[in-house]
Amino acid sequence: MNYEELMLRAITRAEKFKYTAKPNPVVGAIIIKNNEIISEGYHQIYGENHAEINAIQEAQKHQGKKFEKFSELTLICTLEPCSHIGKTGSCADFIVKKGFKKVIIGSIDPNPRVAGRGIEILENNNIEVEYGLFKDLVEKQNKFFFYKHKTGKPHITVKIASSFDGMSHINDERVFITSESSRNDVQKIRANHDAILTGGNTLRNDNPKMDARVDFAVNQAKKILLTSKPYNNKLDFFNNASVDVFGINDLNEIINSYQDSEICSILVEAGPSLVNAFLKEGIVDELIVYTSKKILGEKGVNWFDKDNAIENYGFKLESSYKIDTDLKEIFIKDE
Ligand code: AOF
Ligand code: ZN
Repeated sequence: MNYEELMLRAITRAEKFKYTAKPNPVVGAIIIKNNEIISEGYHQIYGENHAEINAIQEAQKHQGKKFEKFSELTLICTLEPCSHIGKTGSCADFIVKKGFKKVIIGSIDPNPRVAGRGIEILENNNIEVEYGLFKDLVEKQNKFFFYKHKTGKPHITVKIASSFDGMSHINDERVFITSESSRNDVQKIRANHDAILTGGNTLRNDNPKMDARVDFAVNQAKKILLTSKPYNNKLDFFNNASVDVFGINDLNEIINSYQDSEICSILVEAGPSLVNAFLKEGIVDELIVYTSKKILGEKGVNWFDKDNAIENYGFKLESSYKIDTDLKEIFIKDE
């Protein structure tokens, strides 16, 4: 296999761990000798070994059999090996210590704690480094992680469920607007995000759990509650969850407070007033709308009134799908 094929293999196989590595990026590493794969490693679980360490430990099992010294081997990794001592050691230092002579990298790590310093460590220790191979794919694969480090703020997605006539709900009634399939789809969106944000009204009216109920392993999102009123912290929302509560109104300040955290993405699931406040603030990157065939009629509460329709907030339709009898539309900010 050539470097291109190996890099694509590492990218593809790393994807498997996206729900258990988050909010860390997914990363893959493959070690070869003369185009033959000696070992592979992936960053499987947040807080545990990085991909390179797993690949090196696996290779060690074959030392003296498939190869003698690490200097005979080439390491291919999708992301720049880290330079920092985080929850585990620095990958770049470990690669140097092992004696590698060649490393092929997909993308530079945008995390300011790394951002080129990993490559510097390798090169300063006479390791031949090539980088940039399929870097766009690595970035796309870790969209939220790159977005966060490029912009300094988490990526914000707003999700709403709407009746055919554009309503959110009927006051004091709890009706499911969308189909079970759409609601299952929402579970996957929750699983994909690092934090889920809601408001006091939704908490009081709906008593939502807001965790991802999926049949695969997932690092559950942090929960964020925006409320200026007292709330009952015995509700399901608080069960086994780490919850940040904000009593302030400045949405920018709230979102910016996550700049130095590991949170790369926030899913907003709230009612019309908080959703419109987010949209008006211009800090929403993506809007997901599930529309059912149900009509709520005059008693319903509108998601948007005429002059703040989705288009007026500067979004364009990115894609649309049918889910059961519902329509799912994804809008993204039209830059
Ligand atoms: C690598 N290999 O497999 C991954 C890297 O908190 P820590 O110590 O796990 O560090 C997380 C940071 O390390 C993460 O934000 C990103 O910059 C980098 N991820 N680096 O060398 C890996 N997952
Ligand atoms: Zn590392």
